[in-house]
Amino acid sequence: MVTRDIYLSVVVPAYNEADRIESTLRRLAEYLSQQPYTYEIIVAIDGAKDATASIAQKLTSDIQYMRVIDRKENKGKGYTVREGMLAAEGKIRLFTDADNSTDIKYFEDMRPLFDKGYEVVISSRNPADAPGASQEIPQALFKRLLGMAGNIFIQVVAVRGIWDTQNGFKAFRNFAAEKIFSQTKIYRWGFDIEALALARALKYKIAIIPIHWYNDARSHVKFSAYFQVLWETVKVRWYIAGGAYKL
Ligand SMILES: Nc1nc2c(ncn2[C@@H]2O[C@H](COP(=O)(O)OP(=O)(O)O)[C@@H](O)[C@H]2O)c(=O)[nH]1
Ligand SMILES: [Mg+2]
Repeated sequence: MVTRDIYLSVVVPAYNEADRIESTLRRLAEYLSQQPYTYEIIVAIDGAKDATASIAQKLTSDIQYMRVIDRKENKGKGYTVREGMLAAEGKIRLFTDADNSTDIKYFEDMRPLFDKGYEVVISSRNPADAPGASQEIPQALFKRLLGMAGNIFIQVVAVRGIWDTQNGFKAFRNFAAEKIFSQTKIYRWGFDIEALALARALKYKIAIIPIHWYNDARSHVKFSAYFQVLWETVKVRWYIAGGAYKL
């Protein structure tokens, strides 16, 4: 079998996304098929109880270079992204949400940063990270709280200097993706913080691009997730201090 040299892998974690997954995958395919580079799309199903898996599976006959990892048990976004990032074969590996909140066109702004030698390029909705960043519709109050008080806490405890650690559109060089995601231990919402803290500890250079974000109000994230993320942030600090990762 001739293996294809893949430049970009796009990993889409999906849990009960039957309403939104088809348009997101079609948009990815429409955009990527017009680019000058090779790509693959990996849909990582997180034990969805609705028709997400069958919808994605069916679309593989329409959409080229797409495959589905159909795990039946729900384990969390962190676990799911990890699975996708490790199954991916691209030189650059991007994860993006199934609701298409951050459009794939923003990858074009990430590309030159990888060429400049950054190993990790993330996106931010906060102008404190990157001038020009913005949000279309304000998020729910608890999320704005997480954005402010929570973020200061996250910065003090785990990742200094990044105001938006949570946006679901982050890309990694293949070796960085492997080094980071082969060791992540946080399987739910705090995984972004763990991935960034690990990137820092591994001395990877992190760039941040500004995005304009369209909030899809239909969210899976419950209020309890706010506290869970803060607790997981403490765990990340604890793991790093205790030498739990190979650096
Ligand atoms: N809720 C939830 N979402 C998950 C899970 N695993 C993966 N995801 C995916 O994580 C992404 C973010 O979810 P979303 O509801 O858009 O979160 P929000 O935009 O931060 O409110 C989507 O692609 C979900 O399908 C899980 O266990 N629960
Ligand atoms: Mg969302």
